[in-house]
Amino acid sequence: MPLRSIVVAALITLLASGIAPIALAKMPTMAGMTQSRGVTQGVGGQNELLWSKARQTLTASIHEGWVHGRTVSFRGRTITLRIVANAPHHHDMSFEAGGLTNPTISVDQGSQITLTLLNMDYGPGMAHGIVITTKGPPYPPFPDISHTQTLARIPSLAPRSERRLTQARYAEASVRFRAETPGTYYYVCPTPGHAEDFRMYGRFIVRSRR
Ligand SMILES: [Cu+2]
Repeated sequence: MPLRSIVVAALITLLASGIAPIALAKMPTMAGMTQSRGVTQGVGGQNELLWSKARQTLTASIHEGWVHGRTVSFRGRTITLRIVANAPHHHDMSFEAGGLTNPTISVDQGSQITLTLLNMDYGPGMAHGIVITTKGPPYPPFPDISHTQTLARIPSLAPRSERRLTQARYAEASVRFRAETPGTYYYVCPTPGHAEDFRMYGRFIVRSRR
């Protein structure tokens, strides 16, 4: 790991509690939470999942969509898109969908999309979020992508609570948006250093209906 990455990782560790919208260890005591079948629903639509539910999201993310080459395509007016940060057996610091690492994701213009992000990563600084933006790479160490055209945003989610997959609790959040304007966008991790140093991003294509 290059020195700059180590410094960034250390900074992230210091900032982690501030970056992550939820702190898993504190979640059971948060007000307004409900528990059902392995999912603890938090305020702001962020959920804490047991392994049984996290595994369902992981499996769905692998099998949904049509994989061709390095692209996962989704068809239809209503799309459920599940992206996993750091799925097991993939590169560190990456997104997975369709069983691919940082694939190009393609949707139809006008489609209503429910995007879910599940963070399966573990360790200090391993908070991951997602922003779909017109701003392409290269990205600066602290990506300021809030001023560019943003289709959707899920703030960085805390890493899983335990090293063991089956024992851990996982942070997951969803956002709904409509893909109105055709073109090339990028889904990017907003956690400092992740896009720049680890290329934690991929292309997001909105196909024209014509
Ligand atoms: Cu990240």
